[in-house]
Amino acid sequence: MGLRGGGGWGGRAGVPAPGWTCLLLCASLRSLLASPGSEVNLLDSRTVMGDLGWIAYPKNGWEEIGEVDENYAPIHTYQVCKVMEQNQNNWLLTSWISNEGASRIFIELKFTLRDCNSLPGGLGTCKETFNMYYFESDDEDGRNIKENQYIKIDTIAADESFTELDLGDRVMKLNTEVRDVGPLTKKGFYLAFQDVGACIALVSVRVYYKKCPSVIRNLARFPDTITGADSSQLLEVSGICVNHSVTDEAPKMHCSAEGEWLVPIGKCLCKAGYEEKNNTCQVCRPGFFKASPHSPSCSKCPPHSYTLDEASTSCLCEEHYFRRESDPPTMACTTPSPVSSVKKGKITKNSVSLSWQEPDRPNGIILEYEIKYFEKDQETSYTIIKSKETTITADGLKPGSAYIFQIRARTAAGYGGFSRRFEFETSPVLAASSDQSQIPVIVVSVTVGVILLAVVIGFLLSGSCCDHGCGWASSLRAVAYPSLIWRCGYSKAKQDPEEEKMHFHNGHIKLPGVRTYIDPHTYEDPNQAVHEFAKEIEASCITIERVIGAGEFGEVCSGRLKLQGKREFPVAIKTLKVGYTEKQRRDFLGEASIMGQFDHPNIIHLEGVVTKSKPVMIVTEYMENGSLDTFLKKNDGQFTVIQLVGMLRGIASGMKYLSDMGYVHRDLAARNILINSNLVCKVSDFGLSRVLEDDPEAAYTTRGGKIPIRWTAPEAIAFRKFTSASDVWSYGIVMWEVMSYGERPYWEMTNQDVIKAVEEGYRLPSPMDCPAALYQLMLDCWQKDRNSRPKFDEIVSMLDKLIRNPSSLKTLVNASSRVSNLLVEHSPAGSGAYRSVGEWLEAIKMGRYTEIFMENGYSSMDAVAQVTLEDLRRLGVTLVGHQKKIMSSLQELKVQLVNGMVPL
Ligand code: ACK
Repeated sequence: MGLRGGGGWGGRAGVPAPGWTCLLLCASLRSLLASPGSEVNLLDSRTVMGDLGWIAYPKNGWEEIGEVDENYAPIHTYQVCKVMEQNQNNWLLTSWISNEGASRIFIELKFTLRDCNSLPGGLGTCKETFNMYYFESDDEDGRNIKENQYIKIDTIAADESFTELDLGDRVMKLNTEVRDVGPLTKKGFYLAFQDVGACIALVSVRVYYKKCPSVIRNLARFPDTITGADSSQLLEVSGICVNHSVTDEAPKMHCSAEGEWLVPIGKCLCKAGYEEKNNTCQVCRPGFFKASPHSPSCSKCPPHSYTLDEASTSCLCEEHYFRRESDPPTMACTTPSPVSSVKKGKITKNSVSLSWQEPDRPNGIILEYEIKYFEKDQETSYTIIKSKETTITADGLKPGSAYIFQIRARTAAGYGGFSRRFEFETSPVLAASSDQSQIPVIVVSVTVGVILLAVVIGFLLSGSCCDHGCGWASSLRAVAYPSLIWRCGYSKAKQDPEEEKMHFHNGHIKLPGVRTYIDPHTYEDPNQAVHEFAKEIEASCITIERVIGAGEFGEVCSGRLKLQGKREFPVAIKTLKVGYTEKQRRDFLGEASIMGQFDHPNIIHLEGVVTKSKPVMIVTEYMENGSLDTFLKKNDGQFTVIQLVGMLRGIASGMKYLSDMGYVHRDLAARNILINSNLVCKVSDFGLSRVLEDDPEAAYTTRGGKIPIRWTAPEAIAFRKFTSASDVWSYGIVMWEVMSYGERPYWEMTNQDVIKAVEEGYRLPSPMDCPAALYQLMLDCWQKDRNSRPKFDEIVSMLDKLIRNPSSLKTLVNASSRVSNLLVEHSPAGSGAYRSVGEWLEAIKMGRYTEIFMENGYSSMDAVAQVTLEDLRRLGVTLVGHQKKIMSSLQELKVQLVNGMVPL
C-alpha cells in the first residue's frame, strides 16, 4: 500500500520529520470505516471525498495535509506544531453538522501528539494537550460567531505521545478519545479544536449518535430509537406485535444511553392458526392447526380429523367420527361401536319401552345414551332423551302410530354414530274402559313425582360436588329438549349458569380464567399426572450432546430436540439414572408434572418427557448461561444496575405467576434460577418432594425437615409455615445474591448462627454499590411479620417503576450506613487495615489488577488513596462495574481514615 501526495510537515525547521501520519494512515485507514450497528455517523472525516470545508484561524495555524490514499481519496489530516513559539491560539472550525434529531452526540478523535520531552529546546512553550469546543446553531449562520462563544467540551490529552525515537522505530502511537455532548437543543452544531502550542496531527474526527437498532423481541417489533439526552437515561419503548400475532402482555423494552435494548417486558403470541418461526408468525399448513395463541406451535390434526385450510384453529372430524363440543380440539375424533340390538318391551297406546345391549367394544366407559325418536315421516320434530340405563320408556306418544327410534352412546371420546333406525308402533285406541279413565291421574302423579325427585337431586348436587356426581348432574341438566324439560322439571333458564360452566378435574374445581396448580400427589397414579401435564417425546427425537451437570436423579445434558414439522432446537435434558427405585422415578417425573402446568416467560418451559423408553428423561428449554449464581460469580461487576434489576424483575414476575397459581416454591435461590443468552431469568427446580433432598444447601432442622436455612423465612424454619410470603423472604435473599454478584448469603456463618442472628433481628447488610431503593425492598421482604412483606405483584410494580425512572437507582446505600447496618459483621472493604495493595484488591475481588497497579506506581495504600476515576481508566480498568467497586472501596477506606480506623 502506498500514498501519493504532499509531504505533511516536511521542511520545517525544528519540527518532527514528515511522513509519520502517512505511515499510520496506510496501515489502518479504510479498515476503520465501519461503525458499530448502534452508532449513526453524522460526520466521518475519513469518508468525506471532497473538501471538508473546515476553517483554520489564524491561517498559519492548523493546516490540512493534502494527501490521498492509494485510491486517490483524500485523507483529511490537520496538523499544527508551533511548539517553539510563545502564546499560540490556533483554531480549527468544522463546518455545520446536523444532529439529525439526536440530543446526545459523541465525538471520536484519532490523533497523534509529540512528546514535549523529546523536543530539543522546546520544553518551555511546548504543550501536550489541545481543547475541543462546540457551538449549537439551527443553521449555518452560526459560522461567524466568536470563539469565546464556543462552549468547551474538554481538554484532550494523549494517552500515548511519541518521540523521534519511536519514529525511527516506525512505531506510531495513535490516540483515540471519545467525548459526548448533550442535551442538544438546536438542529446542529459546529466543533472547534484549539491548539495552544502542541505538536498535533488530527487524523480523523467522527461524530455520531447512538441508537437502539430496530429489533424483534418476543414477537414484538421495536423501532430504531435514538438514545436519550442523559447518559443514564432509559427510554421506555413499546413494541408492536408482528403480523399475525396478538398481545399477551404489552411488550416493552428500554433503550439505554449506550444504544442497547434492556429489560424486555411482556410479549406477543402468534394468534390461533399461526406459529412462531424465526421471530415471525407462520401460517399453520393444511393438516395442522393451532387452537389458541397460547399453544406453542401448530399441531398435526388429531386422529380421524382433518383440515384442508391454512391457518386452521381446529380440525374437522372425518365422516362417522365425532367429538363433543366441550372436547378440546386436540382430542381425537372417535366413534364408539354403535348400539345394534334394540328390543321393544312393553307397548301401550301412549308409550313404547325399549331396551338394548351395551355395544360390544365401546371406546371407553359409556357415560350415557341418547335416544332420539320421532313419529314416522315427521323427522323434523323429534325428541331426545338421555339415559344412563340401557332401558327407557318413551311416553306421551300417539296411539296406533309408528315411531322411529335411534340410539347412540357417549364415552369420554364423544358421541358415537346413531344406531340404525328401529320402528315400533303404539297400540291402537280401544273402547273406553274404567282402566283408561285413571290414566290422567297416574300420568299426573308420576309427573309430579319425577319433578320432585329431580328437584331434590338437583338441590343436593348443587351443594356438594364430586367428580362422578357433577358429571351425572351436568348430563342431566344438559337435556334441553321440550319433552324432557317437562318431565324432569328442569329448564335451562333455571339453571345456575356458573354451575353449568364448572369443570371438574380430578376432584379439583376449575373456575374459568383462574388456573390453579394441582399437586401431582393428589393423583392416585403419578403416571397419570405426568401424562396429563407433559407431552411424551420419542427418544429418537432427542440428540444428547454433552453433560452439563449433575442432578439428584442423574446427569443433566444439553442436546437438541427435533419434533415433527418443527425446526430442531436446543434443549436441556435431565436423565434418571439406571437402577432407580419406583419412588425415585415418581419423584423424578413429579417435577415434570409440576413444570408442565406452568406457562410463563419467567418459568422454565417443559418440552416433554420420555417415559416409554430408557433412560427416562425430562426435556426443557435450554438456558445458555446456566444457573444464575454461577453466572453472576463468573461475570462479577460486569452488568449495569438496570441489567441486574431487569433480572430481578423477571424472577419476580415468574414468582408472581407461581403465587397466583397457588404454588409455593420453597427453594427460591439464585442457584435455582436459570439465565439465557438474552439475560432472561427463569425460575426452575420444582422437585416434587419439596423436602429439598436434592439441594446441597438444605440442612435438617430440629423438626427433621430439610431446609435451605439461609434462604428461608424464620416461620418456615421454625414451624414449616411455607407460603408465598415465605417465598418473598427467599426472593429478598435472591435480590441480595444478584446485587452482590453471587456472594454467599451470610458468608461463612454457620446455619445455627444465621438462624440466631435473624431471630434476633439482624439482617444482611446492603451489597456494595446497591441502590438504596433495592436494599429497602430487600429489608421489606425480610420483615418478621410475614403479612407485612410485599406481595410479588407489588414487587414487580416496584421494580417496573425503578426501571422506568433509573435516576431513582442513583442513590446508593452510602458506605458508612452500609457498615453501621452491618449487624452481621462482614465487609471485605471495611474489615480493617490492609497490609498491601494486593491484599486490598484481593479483598474486593479485584485482584486481577494488582500487577497493573504495582507497575504504574500504586504500590502503597498511600499512593492508592490518590487514585481517581480518570487514573483507573488510564490503567485499563474499563469495566464500569469494576471502576465503581474500586472507587467505592477507596471512598470507604477514606471515611475510615478520617475516623482514624485504617492507616492509609
Ligand atoms: O450452572 P449450570 O451450568 O446450570 O449447572 C447446572 C446443571 O445443569 C445442573 O443443574 C444446568 N442446567 C439445568 N437446567 C438447565 C437448562 N434448562 N438449561 C441449561 N442448563 C441447565 C445448571
